[in-house]
Amino acid sequence: MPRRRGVGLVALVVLGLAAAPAAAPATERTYKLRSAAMSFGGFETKFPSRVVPTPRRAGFIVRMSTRLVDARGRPISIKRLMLHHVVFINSGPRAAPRNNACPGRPGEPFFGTGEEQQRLILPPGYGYPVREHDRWRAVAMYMSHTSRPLRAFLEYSVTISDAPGLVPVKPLWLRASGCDPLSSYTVPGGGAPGSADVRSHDWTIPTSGRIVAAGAHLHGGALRLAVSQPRCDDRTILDHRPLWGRPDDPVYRVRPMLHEPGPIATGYFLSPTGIPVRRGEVLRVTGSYDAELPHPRVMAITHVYVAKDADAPRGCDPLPADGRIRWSRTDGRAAVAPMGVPLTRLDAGGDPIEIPFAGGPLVEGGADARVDVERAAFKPSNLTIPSGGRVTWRFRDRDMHSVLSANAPRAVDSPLTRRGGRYTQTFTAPGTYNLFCDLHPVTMHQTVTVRP
Ligand SMILES: [Cu+2]
Repeated sequence: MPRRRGVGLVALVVLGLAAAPAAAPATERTYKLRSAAMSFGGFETKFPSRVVPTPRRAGFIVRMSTRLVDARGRPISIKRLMLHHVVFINSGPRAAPRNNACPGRPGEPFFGTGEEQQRLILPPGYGYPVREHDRWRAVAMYMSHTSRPLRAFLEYSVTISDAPGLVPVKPLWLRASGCDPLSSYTVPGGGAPGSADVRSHDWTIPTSGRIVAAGAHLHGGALRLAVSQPRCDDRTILDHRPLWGRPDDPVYRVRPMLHEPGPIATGYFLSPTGIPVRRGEVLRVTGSYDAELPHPRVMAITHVYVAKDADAPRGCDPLPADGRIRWSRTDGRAAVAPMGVPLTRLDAGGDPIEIPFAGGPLVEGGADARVDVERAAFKPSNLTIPSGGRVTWRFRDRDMHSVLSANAPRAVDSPLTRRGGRYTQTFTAPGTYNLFCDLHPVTMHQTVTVRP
């Protein structure tokens, strides 16, 4: 036995020498951290932005992942609670570090995920630098899928390395919709079958280096998210594709649905060599969505990790041969038919049931209709207007509400609005618009019928 153990040790040492010296595992430590407890009422939606614990250790993050757990640390299924998205933002030890992408926005987003269950992964030898007294915030959206109250924690696993020689990466959050205060945008619908809604934004890259990793966040209806390089004939350097759940995947079964089911995975780019970019050059980020159906409040965001390298080549040499796309899951479909989402209310037993339209007496609204959003209800809830008419929603509650299309010929997509706010939309496409508030999806419904 001792002899065999000796052989094993020798083999381990040899393997250790063969690995990159910068990634010696003895210098790594993994921290499992948690947010404060979060309480959810039945079918409650929350958008918290909270300070969360950090490892309180200086070094480099080399891996990170997150999930929802209960008080005993057991994972919570999306059948009970869904993490629509979360972004971890580093505000630094005192003042916020200079934001990399959108000027004036505090903090540096460095890890994000959602239904696609992405992890922060970097090739060996690279890391995201953190300091002992950094402050982190987690900006997230959660939705309870159960009638029972629920307590949950956002658990995240952070692996920190202090191996010498690690190359720091700069995370850049680049959106196809630019620096708008809302990270989402609206695909209105009404395009020809098979046509695409294409949005691009040109981002100026703040640092010279090499893109060694890149993830992507997309919503239902997405076709792809691409990054191209205008100075090199606008060649595509990153091409993130969505992977969709199989028809029996829980993302299609949860009720209520707040939005069209998103991808279960998105392609994650990794390259130890990296794609060279120069400080001051422009990268074009392009999001493509199905244009036939409306897709309210979609996102097209790439999370690019640039390894700092002042000597990154200026030319347009071929892209590195070691670029790979990594999938967190592969058990899915490459394409799905775009879809709306059903309106959902609760039956007498408290279980969610789908409804074809909102109830209430039909009210003729005329060409300039008014709706009061009051006491957590749309008044009137069932409205008809002529084609070309407009509707103004007047928000009268202290609590925030929204008006958002569930299934409709065109998108309706108001911001979350408090008392005193208004939202107006003109309806030119006839049809039935089933609308809801995404903060109160099982109680606040409205149907607007637009006559031909
Ligand atoms: Cu509401």
